[in-house]
Amino acid sequence: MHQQVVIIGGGPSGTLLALILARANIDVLLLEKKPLEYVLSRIRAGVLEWNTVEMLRKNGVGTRMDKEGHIHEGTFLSSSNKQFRIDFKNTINKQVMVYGQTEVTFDLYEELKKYNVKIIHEIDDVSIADLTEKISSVSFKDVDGKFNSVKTQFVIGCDGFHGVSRKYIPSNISKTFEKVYPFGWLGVLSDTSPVSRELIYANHSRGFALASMRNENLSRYYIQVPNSDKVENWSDESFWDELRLRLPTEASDNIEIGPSIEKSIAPLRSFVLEPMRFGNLYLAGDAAHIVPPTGAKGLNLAVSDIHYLSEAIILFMKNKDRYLLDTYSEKALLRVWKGIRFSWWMTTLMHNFPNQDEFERKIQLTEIEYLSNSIQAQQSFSENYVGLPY
Ligand code: FAS
Ligand code: PHB
Repeated sequence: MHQQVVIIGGGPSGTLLALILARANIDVLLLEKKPLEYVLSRIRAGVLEWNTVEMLRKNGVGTRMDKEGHIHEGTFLSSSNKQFRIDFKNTINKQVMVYGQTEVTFDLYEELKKYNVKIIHEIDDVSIADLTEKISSVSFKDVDGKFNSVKTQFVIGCDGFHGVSRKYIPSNISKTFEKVYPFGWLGVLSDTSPVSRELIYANHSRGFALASMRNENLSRYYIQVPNSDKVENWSDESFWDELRLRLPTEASDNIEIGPSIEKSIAPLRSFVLEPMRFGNLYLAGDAAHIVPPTGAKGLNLAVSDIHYLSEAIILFMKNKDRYLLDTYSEKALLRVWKGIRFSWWMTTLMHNFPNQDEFERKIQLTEIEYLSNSIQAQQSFSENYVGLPY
């Protein structure tokens, strides 16, 4: 087989890139390790930056989002049970969309059906060769165990943090930056009405908590737990009790509780691999960088990578101009690092660190208090949370 572009990974990065390239009449092969049902069942991000909203609308996947998504013009933060609101609209005249990544991924796969993108699920043993030649090759085993090899001009690694493509950036030219946080997030999805019309990020002496939602009948809650914790240590009842202790009083007094329909623990880390390109291999999304979910940046940074990369590939295919390809990694990383910084800052501000001393705790509470009273600080928070320009 020969394809102009081979994308490894059929999550949001890979499917959005496949869609944009297919709409530009570029032929794409998309290789995904997991069955479609598995990919579509993942519960992940919940908040879309406005850039992401516009990217989805521009590429024909905004209809259901605009119908079922919820525009949020602000968010609540709380410290020791007292909450305050940061108004995105009043500070920077922008907003975000609350619409689950699960739905975004479903919409992308649905839209891809309209194009002749070849999507192969349940592949394994992916390997990549000849990245510095004019034509590279990607080989893989299909679900029947048959060996396949594809010649291609572009290999795009959209295979997430646990994928294989990152290892093809030679270690003598690559550098990784990593910070593993001493806690994770225990997340619960429940068929209950959300406790608040907007998200609540809560800093509490017992640990961080987040009240989010998917729609008016589906709530998403998180509490900070030690890295050593296990999901089986948490009954629904113990989760709700702990969440109520950490959320501000006006929320915990009114929360609707119910059985969890999903419960899982996600570890928190900041990670960046530089560069995001080697020869004909380009990385995008979680394959190249990971953020703690505190700043709701993970999915949105994947989308900005795809914005830059799709523009670069389309320009090259049109008139053999390599400029955007050759500057992709540098340009994408500039925005990625700003997302890494904001996610690190918000995680440090809102969580309890096991070895935090009294001085550090006072600084944390003072910074939250300063944020609650400074319009300039709230403007800075808002422009980062809503999403910096591409
Ligand atoms: P993804 O990991 O989504 O997709 C990679 C795809 O590649 C997967 O489908 C995988 O099966 C496939 N793959 C892997 N190896 C392969 C191989 N060898 N061959 C072929 N395919 C392969 N972000 C937020 O903003 N907010 C959140 O609350 C949030 N919660 C998260 C919870 C969890 C448990 C995780 C893991 C991430 C969370 N994220 C969150 C971040 C997440 O949303 C990512 O940023 C987003 O999924 C990035 O999309 P992709 O880059 O497509 O990577
Ligand atoms: C979510 O709804 O899953 C969510 C929202 C905001 C975050 C992280 C997760 O910062």
